[in-house]
Amino acid sequence: APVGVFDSGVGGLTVTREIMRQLPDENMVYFGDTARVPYGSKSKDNIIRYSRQIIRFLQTKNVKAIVIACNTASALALDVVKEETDIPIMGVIVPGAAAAVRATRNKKIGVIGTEATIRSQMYSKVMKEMLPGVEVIGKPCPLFVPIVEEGFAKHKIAEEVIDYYLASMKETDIDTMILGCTHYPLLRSRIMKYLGDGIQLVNPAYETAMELKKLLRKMDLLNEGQSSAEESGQVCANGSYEFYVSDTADKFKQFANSILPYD
Ligand code: DGN
Repeated sequence: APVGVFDSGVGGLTVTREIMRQLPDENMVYFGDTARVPYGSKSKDNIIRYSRQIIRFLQTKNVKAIVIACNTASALALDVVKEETDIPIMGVIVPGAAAAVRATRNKKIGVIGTEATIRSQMYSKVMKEMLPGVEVIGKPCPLFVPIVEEGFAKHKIAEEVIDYYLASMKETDIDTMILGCTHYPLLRSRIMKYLGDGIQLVNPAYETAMELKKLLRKMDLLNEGQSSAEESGQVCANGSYEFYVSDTADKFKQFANSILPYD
């Protein structure tokens, strides 16, 4: 059975890509809610409603587990939908938060994400439970999403917007920062260059794929063939993949082709 992955749109493909790399023998069904993106500016009630609908759809595809790739939906809907769903369901916040508390030395962590993710303070709540006394500084960076989607990640415009949003973060003494939105890993090298070596960046997409592997192994749901691919260190995608979107697929296809390891 496949793993179900969903997101507000194309961004969750950064999580899909990590799952393909780390679990190349898993099959996947992806749903991108391109008709209703962005979730970052929507209310909690709507994000829960959308998530419920998508979970119901994914369950018609007989998925064995679900990954909420969207940080906003993970922050606002996971706790609610988890109670209602009879298969394992995980988000990106806990894996990202866990990696950040492992990485920090001075207990000062930055988080960037959508308005809704930062407002929810979910990263902060989770990290404070994991590491009492940790100080968390959040900053919404909503323009990063269209910059990445419109293909401006390597353009000068990205540099200016990074400076606009992250100048205040640079002045703090955080030693770790979470890229708390699906799109931000695609700006990683730019952000790293801007903030300098003193700040480690955490990519929740990568951490989530690692956690998914542990979860599937624990539940005895991992697809066979996994170990040979792991041993050879290959980066490949052997699974079968299905992608669904709630609006036209053109832009989605283009974006998918630009970041996934195959056409
Ligand atoms: N996928 C969203 C997130 O990770 O928060 C970003 C896109 C959006 O809905 N604004």
